[in-house]
Amino acid sequence: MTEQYLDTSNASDPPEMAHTGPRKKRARQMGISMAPTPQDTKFRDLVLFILEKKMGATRRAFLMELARSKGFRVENELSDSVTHIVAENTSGSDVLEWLQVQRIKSSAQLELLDVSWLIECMGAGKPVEMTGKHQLVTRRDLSSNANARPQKTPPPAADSISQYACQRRTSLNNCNRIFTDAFEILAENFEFRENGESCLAFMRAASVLKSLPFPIISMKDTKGIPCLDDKVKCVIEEIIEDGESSEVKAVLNDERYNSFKLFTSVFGVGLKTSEKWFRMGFRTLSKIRTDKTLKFTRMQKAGFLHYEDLFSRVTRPEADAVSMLVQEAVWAFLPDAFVTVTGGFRRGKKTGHDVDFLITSPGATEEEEQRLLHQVINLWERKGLLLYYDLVESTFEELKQPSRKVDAFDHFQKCFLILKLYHPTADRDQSSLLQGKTWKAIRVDLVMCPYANRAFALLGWTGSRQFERDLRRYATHERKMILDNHALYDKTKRVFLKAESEEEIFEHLGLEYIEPWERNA
Ligand code: 8GT
Ligand code: MN
Repeated sequence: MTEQYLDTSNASDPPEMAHTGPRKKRARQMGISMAPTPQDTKFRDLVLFILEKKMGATRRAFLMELARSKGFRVENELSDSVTHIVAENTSGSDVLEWLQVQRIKSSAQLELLDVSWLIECMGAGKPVEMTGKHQLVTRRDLSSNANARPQKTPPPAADSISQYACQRRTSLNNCNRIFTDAFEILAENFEFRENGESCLAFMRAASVLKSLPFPIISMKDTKGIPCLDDKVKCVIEEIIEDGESSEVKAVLNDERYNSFKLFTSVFGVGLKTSEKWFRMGFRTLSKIRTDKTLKFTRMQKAGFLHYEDLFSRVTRPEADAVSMLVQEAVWAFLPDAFVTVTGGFRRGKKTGHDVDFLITSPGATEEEEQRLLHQVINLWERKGLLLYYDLVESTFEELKQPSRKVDAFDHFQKCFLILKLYHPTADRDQSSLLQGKTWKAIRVDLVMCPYANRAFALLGWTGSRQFERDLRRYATHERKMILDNHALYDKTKRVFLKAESEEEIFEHLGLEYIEPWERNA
C-alpha cells in the first residue's frame, strides 16, 4: 500500500515530488509506518472503508495508509464486515444511493461518516466520539433506508415568513419564476443606474418569493409576505393581470440597460468601464474590441480573448473535472488539505459563471499555507493550463474586529483564474473535427484559509449573496454580533465565538440550520 501511493509520482507531478517529495516527508512526520501487518491493528471493533468517490484515489490511499499506521483496520474493498464508511464532500443520501447501486444493504449498525471524523481520529491517535456533525445519516434514516433528503419542517404560513433570507429555506424549485425574473431585471437596471435602494428592494422581493412553497396567483396570496413594497406589488399585480410587466418590457428595450448588460458580460468589466464606453457612444463589443484608442486591463484582455467560453456557462461535469484538477494540484503539495467546492455548485446549481473552491489544511504551517497557491499556479503554468491569474495575498490580521459592511469581501489569500480545461478524450475527436478546439476556458476562484477560520469561510463563500447579506444583517440587528467570512464576534460578551462547522455558527446565531441547497435566496 505504502509503495503504491508513493509511486504515484508520474509525469504530471512536479519534479520535487519524485520520491523525496513533500508528500513522503509529510507522511513520515505523521508517523506512517511501512505496510502495517494485521497484528498492528489496535482497534478491532472498527472496520473502516474509505469511499473514493469525490475524494480521489491519491487522497484515499493516503488516508488509508495513515489510518492503518494508527492501528485502524481499513479494508480495500467494501464488504459486510465493514462497520464505518468514511466519505468526503458527499451527502448521506449520496452514499446511501451509492450503496444501493453496489447492492450493499445498509444496516442500522453501519456508520456513514464525514472525513472530518477520521481526521480527528488521526489527530487523537484513537477513535473519537461520533457526533451529529460527523454523521452523514442518522441511525434512524439508515435502518429505514430512507434514501430521500431529511424531512423538512412544514412550510410556514405567509405571516410567519421571515424578512431574513437566513431564516427561510430556498431551494432551486422556484415556483414564482415569472415574478422573480422580472424583479431581477428591474434590480439589475437599478444597479446599472446606481440606484442602490431600489435595486435592493427588488432583490429582496425576488429572494422572498423564491422561498415560497406555492405560486402566487392572486394579490391575496401576497398578504403577510415581507419585503414586498408598493412598487413591487404594482409589478406583481400587472403580471397577474397581463402576464407581463410594462416596466420590465421598457427595460428590456432600453439602450443603456442592454449596453451595460453586454459590456459587463466581459470578464473584468464593471459599472465604471461600462459607463465610460456607453458615454463614448459604444454599443457593440466588436467595436470596442477593435478600437485603437481604448486601453484594456490585463483582466479585460483575457475577458475578450476567451469571451465565448466564459460567456457560456460552466456545467456540472465541467465543474467536476475542474475539481479533479484542483485536488490533484493541491494534494501534490499539501496532501492533508481539504478542497471544497463552494459558491453556486455547492448550493446544487446545475451551471455557474465560475467554479469556487475553498482550500484549508489542518497540518500546514503558515509558510506552507502561504506558499500553496503559488505552487499550484506554478504547476499549472508548467503544464500550460493557465490562461490568466491574479493572486491576491492575504491581508488577514488576527485581532481585527469582523467587518460591519454586509457586502465586504474577506482578507484571505485568493486567486482568480482562467483555466484551460481539456474536453474528455471521448469528445475530443468530435470537437476537434467540428471546431479544432480541444479545450474550454473556465473561470475558477481559489480561496486559501487558515484551518481555524474554515467554517466561517465556507459559510461566506457558499452564498447566495442575498443569503450572506441577510446572515450578516441578522447577526447585527437581532443578535448584536458581527459576522464575516473569518469570524463571529459577540459585541455584548466582547468575545469571538469559535466554530468548527457551519452548524455551530447557526447555533451561535440562534438560527435553525439551513442546508447549502436551501440557501438559494
Ligand atoms: P455563479 O453561479 O454565478 O458563480 O454564482 P455564485 O457561485 O453564487 O456566485 P459567486 O460570484 O461565484 O460567489 C460565490 C460566493 O462567494 C458569493 O456568495 C459571494 O458573496 C462570496 N464571496 C465572498 N468574497 C467574494 C469575492 O471576493 N468575490 C466574489 N466573486 N465572491 C465572493 O465571500
Ligand atoms: Mn461561483
